[in-house]
Amino acid sequence: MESQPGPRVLSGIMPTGSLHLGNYLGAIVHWVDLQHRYPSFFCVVDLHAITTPQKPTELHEKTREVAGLLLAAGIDPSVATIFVQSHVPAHAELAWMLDCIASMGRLERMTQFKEKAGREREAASVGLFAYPVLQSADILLYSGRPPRPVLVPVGADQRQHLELARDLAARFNHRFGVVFGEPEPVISEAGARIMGLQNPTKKMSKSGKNPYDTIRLLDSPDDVRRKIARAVTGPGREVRFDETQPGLYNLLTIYQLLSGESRSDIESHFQGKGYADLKRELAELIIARLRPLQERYQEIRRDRAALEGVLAEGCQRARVEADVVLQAAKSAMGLG
Ligand code: AQP
Repeated sequence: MESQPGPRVLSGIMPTGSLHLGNYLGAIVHWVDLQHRYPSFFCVVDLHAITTPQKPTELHEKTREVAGLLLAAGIDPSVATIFVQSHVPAHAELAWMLDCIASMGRLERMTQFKEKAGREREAASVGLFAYPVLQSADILLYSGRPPRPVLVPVGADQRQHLELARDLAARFNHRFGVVFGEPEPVISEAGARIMGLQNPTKKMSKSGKNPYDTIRLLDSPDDVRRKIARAVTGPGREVRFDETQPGLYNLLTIYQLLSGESRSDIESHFQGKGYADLKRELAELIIARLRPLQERYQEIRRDRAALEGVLAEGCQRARVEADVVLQAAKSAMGLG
């Protein structure tokens, strides 16, 4: 892998809850595509998960669930490296080094911290505050030697964190000599922000409180039908990509991404039909996409040893990559 020129790909996903259609359409489908074009590293970011309280046994189980779902969705461990973040100590070590060059003022402006800490700012963990720096370390460790750009396929919510990673890389390289390649966000136009079904002004999220807001990748067909039937659409009757109706717009975006059809074809298809028709067809589209994924997932989870084997091998490969870059960063900084 070291001899391959050109950019690499790195992205991660938190084992904080059940993966949903937003994670899938905003991130995972792009990972599946990119893995065939670039050396790719995908991690289950359990160190990010513990920035908010987690039950240890649930965290362990969710980590396997997320890894299993990534494999079921098409991440191929013979092509890409899939691993658990905490199994590769270089992530935490580089994060500390970057913590020491990141400024408090910059981190205080991070919107995700403000949203997640909310009114409990004083009680929020230091980890939650410093989370974007750990994310920068996750990315920069895979820029390779000599350093290459790292493509980071993420949803639009991560744009600000990616800017920080770019700035930290530039700051480090300027101060200590060039060690890191440049992170480049890969954010698709459609699907970068799948919204909640009940509250379409907020993104669909694992940690949302309302189960009807989110389609989980492991939802049963009946759950999918129920949730889509209840989804907020707004006033009016016409099925059109109308951004002033965020609920309807969101449903149509999901339809577009799953069907692969153009917006005008979709609007023509629904001409003369109503929201109920859209919801019925969309639910069946989602069910048809999730069914093979769920079947593969059940197979993967039946063979626990095989899943652990995939993660152990991914860990070995990731350690080799990350350690080379970590050592370069340490010696540039005068450590070690
Ligand atoms: N609603 C979304 N639309 C598009 N992309 C999304 N992503 C998350 N939600 C949406 C993308 O999924 C990847 C993994 O996200 P994550 O699990 O690491 O963290 P997150 O962004 O904080 O996701 P959640 O679901 O909102 O988790 P909680 O509720 O635990 O914070 C990322 O690329 C993200 O952009």
